[in-house]
Amino acid sequence: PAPRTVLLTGAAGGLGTLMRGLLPAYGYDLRLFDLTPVEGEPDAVTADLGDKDALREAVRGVDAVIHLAGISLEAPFEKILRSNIEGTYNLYEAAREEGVGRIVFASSNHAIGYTPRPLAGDPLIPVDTPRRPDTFYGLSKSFGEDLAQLYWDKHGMETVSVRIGSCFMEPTSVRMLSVWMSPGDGARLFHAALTAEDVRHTVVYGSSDNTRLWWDLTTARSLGYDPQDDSEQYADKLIAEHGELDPENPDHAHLGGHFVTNPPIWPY
Ligand code: NAI
Ligand code: 15L
Repeated sequence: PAPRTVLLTGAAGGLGTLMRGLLPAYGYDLRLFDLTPVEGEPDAVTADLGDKDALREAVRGVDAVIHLAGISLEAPFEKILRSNIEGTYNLYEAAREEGVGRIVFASSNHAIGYTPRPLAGDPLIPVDTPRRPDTFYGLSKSFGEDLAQLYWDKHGMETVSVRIGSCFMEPTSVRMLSVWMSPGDGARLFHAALTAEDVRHTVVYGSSDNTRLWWDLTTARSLGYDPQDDSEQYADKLIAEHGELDPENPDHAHLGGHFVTNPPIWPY
């Protein structure tokens, strides 16, 4: 049966807030979890991913988890270790102990951030491209994907690892014309990842059907994802403002953009 009760970790964050707004229309009953209280949601669980008891209670009885909680930018290794590496392990262990069969993991393009971005005429980047994290943050997403594979192979727990590009209301840079995922497409993709059959551990890219796409959405589409948006409507304005990407500029030469040279540091 299709999952109905879904735990959304990271529910207070940017993406969590967008998904809290959009996913209930697909019929999900969301349970919310975050270190930060979720505004207007008194039933949300306010706890750290380090709190194993709270996690175990939060996953009890859910059909699936969308795991967004964690540090979402570069940070000192110790902080990444605690929230993203140990935190994701704690979540998987709690899910295993409670018999939750499916996790949708918010991976990131920064797990492969050092991959040269394709230039005109180059093939799109496939999902099985070697991982090349661009930060400790990207390294933690690479770990999460390996953890997901281990829990499939050893415990039969399924994961869709979504290497999200940039999911915000609108693209705000020329790079985002290639990697943007509209919130609506984000919800479509999470819904597909929750409902597709026999996903085992599947890695997909998370973006809209952008004209300037850098990576291959075939695997995402194989889950039933049918993106409806394209960032191209924002191209003229963004290019007039910032100019085209310069392949000689290291910030523009890789999938990870400026994370390879000058990553934005968490917290701001
Ligand atoms: P965000 O930083 O706005 O939200 C993350 C949330 O996780 C925050 O509400 C924070 O309180 C919570 N959190 C952090 N550490 C925690 C801990 N130890 N225990 C419990 N909660 C904790 O980030 P955003 O943009 O909403 O991203 C959500 C997820 O998606 C993150 O895992 C991020 O790495 C991933 N992602 C997001 C992208 C985007 O475009 N928004 C792109 C690629 C990946
Ligand atoms: C990410 O992984 C970050 O969480 C998000 O804030 C954006 O910076 C995004 O990648 C991106 O690459 O634009």
